Amino acid sequence: MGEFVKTSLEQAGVGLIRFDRPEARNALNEVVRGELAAAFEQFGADDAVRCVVLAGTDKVFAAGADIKAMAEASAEDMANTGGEAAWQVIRRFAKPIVAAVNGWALGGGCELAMHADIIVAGEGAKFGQPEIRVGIIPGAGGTQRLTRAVGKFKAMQMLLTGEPVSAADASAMGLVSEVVADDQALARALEIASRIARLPPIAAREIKRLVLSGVDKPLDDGLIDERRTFVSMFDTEDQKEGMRAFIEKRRPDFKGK
Ligand code: DAK
Repeated sequence: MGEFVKTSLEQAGVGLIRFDRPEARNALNEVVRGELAAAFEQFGADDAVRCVVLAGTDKVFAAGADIKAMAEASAEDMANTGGEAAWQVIRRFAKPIVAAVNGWALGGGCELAMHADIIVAGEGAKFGQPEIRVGIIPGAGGTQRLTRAVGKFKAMQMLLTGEPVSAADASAMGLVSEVVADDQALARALEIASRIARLPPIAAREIKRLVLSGVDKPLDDGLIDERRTFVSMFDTEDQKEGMRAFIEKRRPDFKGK
């Protein structure tokens, strides 16, 4: 449990990571980034955790990197922050991540949400990449992931103007998976995560890997990888359990083997 990032085990198989720095709108300073990476490392190593929910506080997901901490930094300072390492931990996290977004998801906050595999937004959520307004550009994948998620023209508008978009607009452009009432975002994210946690974790991990790696591959290469992985599922106990449970008309009990 960190100073600004809280972790807890929720329903069976679900780990919850929450920012708790509302006085600074959950801005991602070095401590927050370090604690965030540690939380993901902890849940990544814990076999009891099959899916992670990432959430902010009631009114804000995260307002991005800490502007006060980097206002006077030089390019060399920024190159040596080690900030990249924390992002890598989340980027490489093999288990599914569901983000619950209430309020602002700006800059690094929006980029963090885009590291999730499923995004549940409260209807009052706002997503934006306002870096240009403070004289910089996105530094954690905003120019790349946003474009892949919503296409060139919506991405360019958000990136070049810095204007945020509403949850409804984000949903229409494919930036979120689902929009719910504000007070339901976390509950819905936990519900989705617990459903995933009851499913076979090897299959979940492979689906995540294939989807993420497939985005950057020629279709034929992605299909070959999918085919090979599909076949390997038949070496798992969970495949036998899933198919036998279907035939025997009972609930499967997936062990992750
Ligand atoms: N950093 C530092 N402090 C922040 C902050 C931020 N990003 N956002 C808010 N705060 C602080 C405010 O300064 C204020 O502090 P006090 O005045 O009380 O001391 C307090 O939080 C409350 O803020 P507001 O009074 O502004 O609160 P409102 O509710 O009125 O407005 C807001 C909320 C989120 C709309 C607004 O605070 C805002 O626009 N914040 C800035 C959003 C922003 O520009 N974000 C982009 C930051 S640049 C990297 C990877 C990624 C990045 C960098 C490096 N590497 C891999 C190296 C990412 C860069 C960014 O995200």
